[in-house]
Amino acid sequence: MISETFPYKLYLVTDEAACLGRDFFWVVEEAIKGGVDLVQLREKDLSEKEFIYKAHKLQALCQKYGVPLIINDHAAVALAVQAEGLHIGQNDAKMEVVKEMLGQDFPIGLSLEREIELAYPATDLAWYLGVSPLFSTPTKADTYTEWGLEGLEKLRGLTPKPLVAIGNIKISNAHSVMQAGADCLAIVSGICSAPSPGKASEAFKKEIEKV
Ligand code: TZP
Ligand code: MG
Repeated sequence: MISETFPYKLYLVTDEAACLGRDFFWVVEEAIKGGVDLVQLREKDLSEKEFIYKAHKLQALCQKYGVPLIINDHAAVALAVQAEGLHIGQNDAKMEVVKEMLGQDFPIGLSLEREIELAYPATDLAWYLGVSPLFSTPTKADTYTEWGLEGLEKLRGLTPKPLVAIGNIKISNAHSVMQAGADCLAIVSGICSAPSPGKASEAFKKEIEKV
């Protein structure tokens, strides 16, 4: 089960394309063994049927290791596989609607792209805020301007919500992102495309624990 406080430090966000042809579930399992403590299924190129199939299989894998699974965008899938949480962006389903569907207590993570969004009612209802993108990244093209370390530091002073930084976070800059006030690092290519997803996860964890 999800923890009320936010003890998660290393968050794997999936992208099958970033796995470079290797088995998706192998990549995720290695990452979990390496220290990932939250997993988000985020796949933009799958049909609904394929996404649901993958979600079920991934939930079984996550449960084997006791790692919570978060579903990106698809509230109905989160419900179907009994995921521990849902992640939505500013342009996805509305917070009020997904809360209605999943229950008021269901954990919903929300991407924050601009400071003004802090004042939106949905932000208050979010379980954590995705600082998106921290740095611009080739993995996601349709992003707003990057927050940068200064933006993250500023946000840290403006909200007590857990801050999950995402966007071009590598082992080499992980420590500085934590120091700027992130509670958790969300990673796609830094883990999925690494020669060893397990070793990369271990290395991220080490940088995180340095703080
Ligand atoms: N949201 C903001 S940036 C991003 C998402 C899903 C992609 C991050 O990918 P990477 O490879 O860790 O830069
Ligand atoms: Mg989205």
